Amino acid sequence: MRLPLAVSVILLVAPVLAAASGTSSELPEKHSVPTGTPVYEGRVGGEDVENAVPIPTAWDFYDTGNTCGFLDDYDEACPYTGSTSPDVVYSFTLTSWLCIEIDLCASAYDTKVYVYQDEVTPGDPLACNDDADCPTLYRSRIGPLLLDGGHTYYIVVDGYGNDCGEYELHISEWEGCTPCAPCPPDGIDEGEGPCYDGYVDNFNGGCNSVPPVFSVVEPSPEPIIFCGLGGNYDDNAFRDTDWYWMDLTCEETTITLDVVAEFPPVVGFVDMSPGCDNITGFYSYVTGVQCYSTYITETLPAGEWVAFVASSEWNNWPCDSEYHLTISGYEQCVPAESASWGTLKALYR
Ligand SMILES: [Ca+2]
Ligand SMILES: [Ca+2]
Ligand SMILES: [Ca+2]
Ligand SMILES: [Ca+2]
Repeated sequence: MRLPLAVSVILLVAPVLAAASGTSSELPEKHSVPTGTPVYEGRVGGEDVENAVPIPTAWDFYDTGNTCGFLDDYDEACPYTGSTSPDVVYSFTLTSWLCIEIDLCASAYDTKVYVYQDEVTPGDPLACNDDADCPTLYRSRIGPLLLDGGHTYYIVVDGYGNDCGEYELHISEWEGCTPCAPCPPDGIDEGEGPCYDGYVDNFNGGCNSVPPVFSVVEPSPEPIIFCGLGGNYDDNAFRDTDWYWMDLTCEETTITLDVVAEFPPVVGFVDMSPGCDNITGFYSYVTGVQCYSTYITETLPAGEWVAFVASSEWNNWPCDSEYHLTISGYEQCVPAESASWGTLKALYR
């Protein structure tokens, strides 16, 4: 039996704890527009985020320009910072996900390029590159980069140091995003298979399943890697949820969960000790972007716990989207009695 959307939503409206990623709407201080700014031919990018030049076709876009007449509004460390190069900004909005490559390889100077999602938050670009493996040294390229539907993206063309000049910006759709989360050689298959319209998760849907069912994690001194699938189905009314059960009853344990997924994941901890009828949502969780590591570390009180993985969005993420979850710190727990017994033996040695 499939439970209504609300059951899944409960897990997302739990209190947002410190692990949730933060964003800021702060923009860098604006410079005044100088007089006598050189005018260049063509559709050159805009001066800053508020004047970003819209890109109509993010899957196939080409433009040239010269950054030298512009101001230095932005800089990112990728990994070098401290640049005072002038920069220009483009933007586009996607209705569905898109895998792209952003290529500045043919530019005439030492370029840098940044991508931001929804707002330009200094220090928090979605992607950032200074020197890529281009035919010419010090040129920039980003990709494959999987972008999500329903968001606006900003592309900032910048330079290293104080360099500026002619750039050639080419954005193209790329097949390379899939797979962006291939199963590592030592990964354990989740075993569920892909969801589909009408799907009923009788495999590891946890408290969303009737009766509840879980993937049981075997403790290990090494990090444990599960390779699974997730996505949305039934016109985005549902998502596949994967519940990984851990027995931490013998002691307080610090666990790290790290997910790389082809969908924007939510990964977190659910305290199972009260039982499915009484769980209160996430103990803590974090959401992230697709294709990048999303992780959370928590010191959990002794008890029964679930590591939860699913798409954080109901937004046409394909059911065969891959992810891998790395669980670190879940070692065989040593019951307190063993320690006591050892102490006793020592006493009588
Ligand atoms: Ca700059
Ligand atoms: Ca560069
Ligand atoms: Ca799954
Ligand atoms: Ca599942």
